Amino acid sequence: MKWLLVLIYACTSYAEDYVFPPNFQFGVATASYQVEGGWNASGKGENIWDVLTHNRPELIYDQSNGDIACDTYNKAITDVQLLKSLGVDFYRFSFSWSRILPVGTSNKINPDGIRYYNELIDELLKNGIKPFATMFHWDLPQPLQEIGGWPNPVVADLFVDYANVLFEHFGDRVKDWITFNEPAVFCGGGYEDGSKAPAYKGNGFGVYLCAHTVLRAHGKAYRLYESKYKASQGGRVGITLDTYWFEPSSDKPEDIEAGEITIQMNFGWFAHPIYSKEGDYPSVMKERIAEKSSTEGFPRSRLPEFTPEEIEEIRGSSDFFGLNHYTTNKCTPLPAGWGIPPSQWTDIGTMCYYETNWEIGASSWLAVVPWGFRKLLVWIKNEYNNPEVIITENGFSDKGELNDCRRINYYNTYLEELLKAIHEDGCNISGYTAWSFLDNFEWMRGFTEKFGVIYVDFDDPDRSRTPKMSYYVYKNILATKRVDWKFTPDSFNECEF
Ligand code: GBH
Repeated sequence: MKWLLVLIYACTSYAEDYVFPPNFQFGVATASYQVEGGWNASGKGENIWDVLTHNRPELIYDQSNGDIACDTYNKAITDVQLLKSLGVDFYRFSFSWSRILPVGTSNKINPDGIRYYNELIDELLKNGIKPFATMFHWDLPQPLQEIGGWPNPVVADLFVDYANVLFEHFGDRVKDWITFNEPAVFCGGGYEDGSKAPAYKGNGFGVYLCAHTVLRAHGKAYRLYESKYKASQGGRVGITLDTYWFEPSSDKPEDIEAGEITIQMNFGWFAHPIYSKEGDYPSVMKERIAEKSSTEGFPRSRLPEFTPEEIEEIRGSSDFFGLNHYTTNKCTPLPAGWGIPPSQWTDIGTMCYYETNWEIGASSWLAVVPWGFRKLLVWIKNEYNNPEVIITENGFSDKGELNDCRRINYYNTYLEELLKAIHEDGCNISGYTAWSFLDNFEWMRGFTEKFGVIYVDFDDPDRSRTPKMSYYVYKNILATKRVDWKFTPDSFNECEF
């Protein structure tokens, strides 16, 4: 009996036994508007989140705003000590465009913005932490919104001017760049469903124009770095895309097709132009929107077209694949007569939902489905020829408890799936980033949903920080390069998993 057990054990691979490869990089992430505060400090201009939260507080669940948030504008130096003790290889933060360029255009640079990020970057490097910088995490300067925001093609050029300022001032020390964070979310939220600033409701039109400008801006910023900075600065530039995993609701062909169409039109929308061999939008997306547009009486497709030069400029314009992933949905075709066309939703033509028995976080959209993470990683490997993937966000929301066992369970299970993707599926994954370093301003949900591994007391004028249990568990993962379900940090009670 004993030998049989040994044999079974030897033949079974356990995710617990896998370790992260020696060069695998770990980090934590934040975004400017969600943590900085200092909304009008020393020359900073207004952005679309300042304006939305001030003018339409009723849209924010707790009527809060990011005026002070975690006050990292004043606490960057002390926060670096919390990063250092956590043991991260890098810190992913984002630049506030209007702190650097108060009116959005590069003719006027705010010296205090340059000073603030110089101090943060220097302090990180002094403590052995690499700055991993996002150029745009949703906080567009308000004056650029007043000329139409991302649907205006000119904003692509203004973004490239801004990127040039960043490369010029910070590129001697920042070697890892992300142009955009989750364009599908800020284009969809900003110009289709109204769930993100500037909170317009659209009809399957502005959302595609926004995405088109963003893809052109990304391609141009990448080519600028390639031709003007790469040789001397030696860094790399990529983009961060997000997606759920979309699982077919059954193995019927129409459900399998529904899952595939959903990922192509939410994620392939940006990934295909950049990472596929052919470039351009996925053909299923071009065909569907052209066909719907025509039946709806439009003289041309609502999805804009790239020129051949643009297709070439954008194709291959990324040195890595930044991926944000949190959750999974099941998908089936949209029943006839559902939804009011034209809309992005009826263009996609599927209906996606959560299984009722899935565990849900404090965010109603965040179901814990670790196996979906692995399926997504394998899908990316097969679809885009196994690119180098860096997980730029992954995390779980609760109400802010310090004994955050549900967050620990989330990280452990998702990291185990990531380890299987590396060791069993051969996915080329080189880094992982926990969202988030700090509890912070969760967009329309205000301060009601907490993602941090560090608790922030928003009632304390000093915004005091207290590491949660997950901070120490993550620290242990970084130190040992493995997931250890039994690890319980000193002075915390053991979790029941
Ligand atoms: C990330 O987006 C963001 O990059 C980050 O700033 C944010 O704090 C973090 O997630 C946590 O939310 O309410 O049903 O309309 C993750 C992708 C896309 C997930 C929008 C939530 C809204 C679903 N998000 N989605 S719903």
